[in-house]
Amino acid sequence: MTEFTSPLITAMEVIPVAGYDSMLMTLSGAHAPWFTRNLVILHDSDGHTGIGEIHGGEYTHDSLEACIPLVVGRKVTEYRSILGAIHRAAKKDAGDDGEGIQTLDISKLKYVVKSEWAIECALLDLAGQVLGMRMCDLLGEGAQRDSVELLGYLFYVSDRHKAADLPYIDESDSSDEWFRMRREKMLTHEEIVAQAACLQRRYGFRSFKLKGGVFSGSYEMDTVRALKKAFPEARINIDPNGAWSLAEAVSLCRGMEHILTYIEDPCGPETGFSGREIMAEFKNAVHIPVATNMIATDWRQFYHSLALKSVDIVLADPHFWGFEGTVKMSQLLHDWGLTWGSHSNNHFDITLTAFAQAGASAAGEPAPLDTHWIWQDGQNLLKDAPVIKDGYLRIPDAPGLGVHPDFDRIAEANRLYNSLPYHDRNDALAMQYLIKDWKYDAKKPCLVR
Ligand code: GKR
Ligand code: MG
Repeated sequence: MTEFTSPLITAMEVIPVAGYDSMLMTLSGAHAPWFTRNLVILHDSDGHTGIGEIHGGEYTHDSLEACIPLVVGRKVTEYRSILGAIHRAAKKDAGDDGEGIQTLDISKLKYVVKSEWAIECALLDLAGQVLGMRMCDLLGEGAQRDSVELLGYLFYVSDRHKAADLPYIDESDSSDEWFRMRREKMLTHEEIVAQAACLQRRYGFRSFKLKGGVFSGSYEMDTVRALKKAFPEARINIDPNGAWSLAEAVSLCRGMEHILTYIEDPCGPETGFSGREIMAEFKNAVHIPVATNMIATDWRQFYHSLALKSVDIVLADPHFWGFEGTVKMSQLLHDWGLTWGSHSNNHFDITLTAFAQAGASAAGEPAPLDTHWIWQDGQNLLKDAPVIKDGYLRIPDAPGLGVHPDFDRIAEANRLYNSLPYHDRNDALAMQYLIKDWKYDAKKPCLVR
């Protein structure tokens, strides 16, 4: 019998990249014309390549580069102990006050995202190739399903012509109906229903989430009612990112029990109480399942959220919790009668593919996963771009992530990144074209000033 020896990791590259976005509206403002991400590429001594993608910007980039000495030279199959060494070496940044994103302060997102989960993804991709196993079979108790349901993430979109000197792309000559629509203004109830209809034709979604925190809560609930009328069979959710006061959230959501499948982060910290306490009071008053990606973003916050019974559905983004961590979370939630799902931010196809692997391993019946990728579809960095059909993404029948990086497109996305004036997400810049001197306020929808 020949003895198995794991290949060694010979190189780790960290490549910052950027892609184009629409003028999507959210509590934190209007998305800029571009978004940034960081890629991790690992090479091993047997010629395999592993890939991971995560949050953009210099802080995450530099944290990843600092990990290189802890990764290169180690055996691929030591991936768990490599991650352990990275955790032991991690230091808290002086700017991290531990607040997390319970008020959606996007400057703090880089502390909630842990850069090492991009390394974990690339390691699992490599380990899967070395062992001949899919990534979802390496996680938790292995694959629970071969395809994963996703939701259609609906956004109000502002008129990019109002920010004419910002380089939003124009896809009006695309042959694809959705690509033509997604860069144009969509602010009325009818336009959001048309957005959902187009997405349903294109990707087959049966579940929709509206990004709220833009107009008054009552206007957004009218959009939700219009969606339910147009799609009576669909799951409809709304996420105002904690913009509503407790009293407002209760009054907006009472009576919506037959319309909303769940409500995500309806309210947040107020009058000296934390988001966890306020959401627990909301749950006492309204009987709609409550989801979060804001008040439970690590195990300590999760402990308090559970003790207070503040949430039913934890959208445990693998870039907050890790891939193994999010699957562990799904197992706990399932055992306790709660539900697992995943949050997202703007991302390329690598993240979509990786999150689907976690979704395939998640225990219980996951909520359809969030993805922003429909807004980026076509700018793919993989040779095997994902195909969402009937609202589902199939897990590739190949080891690791089961995909192949397209290095030409990665180089192009890196050139775009290097040409940008800044690399951190900034939703105030475009917003100030709509409302002069606009400033973020966690308690005011972005167009309510
Ligand atoms: O992309 O504007 C956005 C979202 O608002 C994002 O920043 C949130 O983190 O989608 C996310 C959420 O579910 O809270
Ligand atoms: Mg959310």
